[in-house]
Amino acid sequence: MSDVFPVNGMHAVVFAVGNARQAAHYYSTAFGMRLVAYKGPENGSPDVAAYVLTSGSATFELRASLRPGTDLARHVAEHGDGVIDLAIEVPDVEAGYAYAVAHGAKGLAEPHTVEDEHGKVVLAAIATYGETRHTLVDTSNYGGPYLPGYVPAEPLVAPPATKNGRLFQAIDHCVGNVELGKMDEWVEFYRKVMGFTNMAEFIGDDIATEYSALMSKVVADGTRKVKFPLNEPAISRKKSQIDEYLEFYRGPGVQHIALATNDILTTVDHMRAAGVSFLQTPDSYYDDPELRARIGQVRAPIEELKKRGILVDRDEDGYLLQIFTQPVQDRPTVFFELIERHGSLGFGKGNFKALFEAIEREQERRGNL
Ligand code: TYF
Ligand code: FE
Repeated sequence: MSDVFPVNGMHAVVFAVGNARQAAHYYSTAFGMRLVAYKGPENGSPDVAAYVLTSGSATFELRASLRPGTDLARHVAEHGDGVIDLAIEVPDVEAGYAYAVAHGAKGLAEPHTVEDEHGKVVLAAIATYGETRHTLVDTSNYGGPYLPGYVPAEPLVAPPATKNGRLFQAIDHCVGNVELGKMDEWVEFYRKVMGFTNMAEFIGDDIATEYSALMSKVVADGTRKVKFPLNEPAISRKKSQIDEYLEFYRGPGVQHIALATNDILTTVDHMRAAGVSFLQTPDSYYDDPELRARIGQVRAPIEELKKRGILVDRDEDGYLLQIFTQPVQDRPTVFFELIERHGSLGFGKGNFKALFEAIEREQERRGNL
C-alpha cells in the first residue's frame, strides 16, 4: 500500500508565549534544552522574538509578540501561553498540501520556498482543531540551525550533567483537546486529510463514565512517527478535566506534549530539582498487588519509581514508564508527559484510573471540580 501522506516526523512544536526570553530560560534550565536559533528585531523581525531550542530530535520554538495588535499578541491574550503549531516534516510539501486541501483541510499558507545562505526550505500550512495549525515543512535542502530568517544562537546555560547532555531525545506524541462530541470528527479529519489511522488505544464510554470524564482516540501516520491522541470531555459525575482546559484555553487546543526519554528517573530528578511540579501518585498505586503482578519486572526497582511518582504500564509488546507535569503556565491548560518506552507502543491505558484520580485532586485544589 502506498502512503497517501508520507511524513518524516515532527519538525517542531511552536508555542505562543507572553515572554519568550524567559520561556527560553525555563526550557533551558528545567527541561535541559539547548538554544540553537533566534529571530528578532536585531535581524529583521521587528514584531516578534522567537527562540528555538532542541533536545535530540525534539525542537520547540517559543514566540512572543513585541507589540499589541499582532495575531500573536491576540492569541496570547485569548488563550494564554499555548501551542500554535504542530509542524510536521514531510518529504514533499506541495504533494502533502495538495492532498490535504483536496480532502477537506483548510489551507492557511500555500506552498512557498524560503531561502538563505544555508539553503532552501519549502513550507505550507493547514488548519486543525481550534486555532492550532500544522505547518508542513521540507528541510531536506537546508543546513542552517532551524529555518531561514533565524540566526544561530548560543546555549543559555550549560547542558544537564547526564551521559548525553540532555533530558529527552524526541517528541513521542502531541495530544489535542476538542469539544464535547467532536472527537470522532477530528479522528475522521486526520484519516481523510492525512491518511492517518486509528491506533488500538482508546478511552471509550465505559472508562469515561466510570472515572476518566473524557474519551480519547489516537491517530498516527502509517510509520507511527507522528502520533496525535485526541480527547473530548465526557458527561460524568465530576467536571471533566477537558472542560476545565476548554474553559481556560477558551476553546480546543494542544493539551500535552509527551517527551521520550531513555532515563526517566534522571530526567524527573533534574526537572524536579529545577522546580518543575509533577502529578502526585499515591503510595497505594505501588502497593496494589494486582498492579505489581501485572507489570512484572521493570528496569528499575519499584521503590525508585514510587519515590518519584513514575507510573508503569505493560501490554503484549512490552512496558512503559510515564509521569505527567502540572500545567506549565498560570492557566490549567498545557502540560508535559515524560515517557520511557520498553517495547510498548501504548499510551498507559492501565494507568488511566490512577492518573485521572490524580488529575481530579488537582482540579479540586484549583477549585475547578
Ligand atoms: O496521551 C495519552 O493518551 C496518555 C493518557 O488527559 C492521557 O498520556 C490521556 C488524557 C489525559 C492525560 C493523559
Ligand atoms: Fe500522553
